[in-house]
Amino acid sequence: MASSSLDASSKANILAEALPYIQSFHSRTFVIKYGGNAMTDEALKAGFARDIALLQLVGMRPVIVHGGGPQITGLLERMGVKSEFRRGMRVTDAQTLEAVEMATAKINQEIVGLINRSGGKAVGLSGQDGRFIQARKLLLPPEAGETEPVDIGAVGEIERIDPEVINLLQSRSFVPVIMPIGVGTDGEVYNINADLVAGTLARSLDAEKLILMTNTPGVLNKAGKLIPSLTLSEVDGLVADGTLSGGMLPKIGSALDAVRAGVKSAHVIDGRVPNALLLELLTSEGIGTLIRP
Ligand code: X2W
Repeated sequence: MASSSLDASSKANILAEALPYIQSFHSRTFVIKYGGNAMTDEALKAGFARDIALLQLVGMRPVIVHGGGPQITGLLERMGVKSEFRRGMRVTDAQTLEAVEMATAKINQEIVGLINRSGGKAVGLSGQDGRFIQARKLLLPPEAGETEPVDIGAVGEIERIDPEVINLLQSRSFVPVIMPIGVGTDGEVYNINADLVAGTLARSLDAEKLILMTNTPGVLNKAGKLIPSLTLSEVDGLVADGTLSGGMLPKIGSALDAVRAGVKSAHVIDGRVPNALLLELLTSEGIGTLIRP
């Protein structure tokens, strides 16, 4: 329902309902993964930025990790390069890495600009800044029919996150906006799946929640229906029986790791729903799929 169609007292009730959430989440960190698939509509992007500015102004500490998969694929298409994925990860040669860096840097500045225009204070960062996302080359373990680990180029896995630069920004009420690029010991640059960055960051920042915003209503069962909540062992079952596959795998993997490591809950929510973040954080109507221990 559009808010303009509500009467004044219903609007006041909704605002009053937010108070306990604002109180209990004050000064808490939320790592929000803003997926490239949830970023396709200009009005939704501006709405997301307004929601972030609002959360920050009422005392919460949002940290954004963004993706850019479709935008990277679009840029590569314009360069005449076809994208290839293995187990949800982009095969990344030197030319692809350049496109990844260009497309994600552009998205980063766009999100920073939108938040700043909404009255928030955002700062864009790559994992190279202060070397805060330290990575090494990812080799995919061999699966059936493969004898060797699979090399997919300059794709990284995270070795360590140094939270100091993020803590510093948060202590001055800046919203960090992070692109999924890591740096190796010799300064080499790695393309890292943004869900994995968000999950690891949520753990190292001791976040209250990890929120993965994407373009599906949440985790769906085999019949295509939303599963509102899952425990860790239920997720393992869905991976084993093949209900979860493709791009959902890194997402769920990062949610599982975060929750196992002490993040209280992970949420997969639909970024195409207007004000999805406010619904999730400030009302009793949680949306999407909640993953908890
Ligand atoms: C991703 C990084 C961007 C990303 C890629 O190149 O597409 C790997 O696959 P979404 O929008 O969250 O999919 N990296 C290694 O994760 O974007």
